[in-house]
Amino acid sequence: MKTAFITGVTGQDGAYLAKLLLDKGYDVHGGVRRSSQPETTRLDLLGITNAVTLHDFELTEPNSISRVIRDIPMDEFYNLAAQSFVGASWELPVYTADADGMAVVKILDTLRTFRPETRFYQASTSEMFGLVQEVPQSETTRLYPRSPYGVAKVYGHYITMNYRESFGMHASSGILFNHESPLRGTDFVTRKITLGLAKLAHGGATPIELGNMDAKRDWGYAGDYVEGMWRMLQQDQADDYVLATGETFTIRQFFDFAAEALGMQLEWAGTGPDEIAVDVKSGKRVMQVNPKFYRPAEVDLLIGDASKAHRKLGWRPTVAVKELAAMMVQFDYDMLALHRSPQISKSPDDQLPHYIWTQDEFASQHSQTGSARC
Ligand code: NAP
Ligand code: F7E
Repeated sequence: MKTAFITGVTGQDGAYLAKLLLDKGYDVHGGVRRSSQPETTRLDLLGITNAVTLHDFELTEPNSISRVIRDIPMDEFYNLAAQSFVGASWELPVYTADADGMAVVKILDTLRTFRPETRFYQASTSEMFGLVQEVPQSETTRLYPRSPYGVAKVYGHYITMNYRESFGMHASSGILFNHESPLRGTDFVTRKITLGLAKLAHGGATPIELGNMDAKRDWGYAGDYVEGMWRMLQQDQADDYVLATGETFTIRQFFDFAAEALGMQLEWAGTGPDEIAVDVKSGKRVMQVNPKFYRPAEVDLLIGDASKAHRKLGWRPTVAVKELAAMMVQFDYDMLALHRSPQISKSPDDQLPHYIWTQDEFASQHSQTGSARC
């Protein structure tokens, strides 16, 4: 039985990866950062909380890194923890540099000292391409990050390459384009859209406020992408790989796909800060732009070339963006229906309470609708 350690096991990718590795028979350990209340919602939803051994873990605390690496005999180390929200990285640039950049070299150097044979995965990102220097972007495209997040990730990426080349470590980077799921954090634009639309479909009246509607992203399904991470660490030689679908869509198009899945029919009007969308069936305004969601510097276009991963890993994405939008909005719609407490019914626009589904609730909902692929 192999042993894996996952930092960020409570995040979207961490939860899916833990499930994948457990299904493959791994002994899975995960790092959880200290909070006043342990946060395991995603692991709960996948029904794996008790199957994963959780350890206190803080990216910015070198002793925390040393302890887990020294104490757990591990074959594979997946570094998924990060301050992952690009928008917040302008507010938290120093913390983001520590967590997403400096922590990577601390992990690599500790592995070099205590467990040089452990295979290492670094969660690199298409945000490193930023102001793109070629279309589509591949492993050889020149990097030009546009946010403190992107800059910190570039450091993590290059130091991973450097430890591979300097010390012969099995250290790989996955340059992953945006990947989403029903477990996506609610700040990210896809989930913000699907949750907002689900509330509107349940009787809400507050339009979803968004920023730049013209940005284009290459969106895939997170469940597919964690499979790619695992495949990278099964190769004889460590290397860097792009994972992407090769298709790109605007935020507006994603919004349309999700609305369509709920039976809405949208009419768009205005441009820039005056843009709005109305559902012609209900007459409700469902979207308006709020410039407060514009970013100081934008990544306008991302589209990935994953041909190396196709060729060397045999990896392919299985979910197209329309299906992804439908999967996510259906999940949010069903989840709200299941938790339609009197309080939510009266005020469907309220911020959702901190909902926690039990595995039984989730499984029963899943089998009823057959729609939520979690
Ligand atoms: P996510 O849902 O935001 O999860 C991030 C995880 O990191 C959470 O478990 C979080 O813990 C943990 N974390 C944050 N700060 C930490 C700290 N200081 N110490 C310890 N743990 C900390 O992100 P994701 O979407 O799963 O992404 C996984 C990784 O892939 C990230 O490194 C991200 O930057 C990268 N990435 C993501 C995408 C994408 O489209 N999803 C694309 C390319 C790269 P809490 O649960 O306590 O918040
Ligand atoms: O923004 C635009 C926004 O926050 C996508 C992370 O997983 O993927 C993610 O980063 C686009 C941007 O994702 C809103 O300006 C418009 O152009 O969903 P996002 P992201 O910045 O692409 C990469 C690959 C990662 O590595 C990151 O960790 O959508 N947008 N209006 C908006 N974005 C948000 N969040 N909220 C809006 O209201």
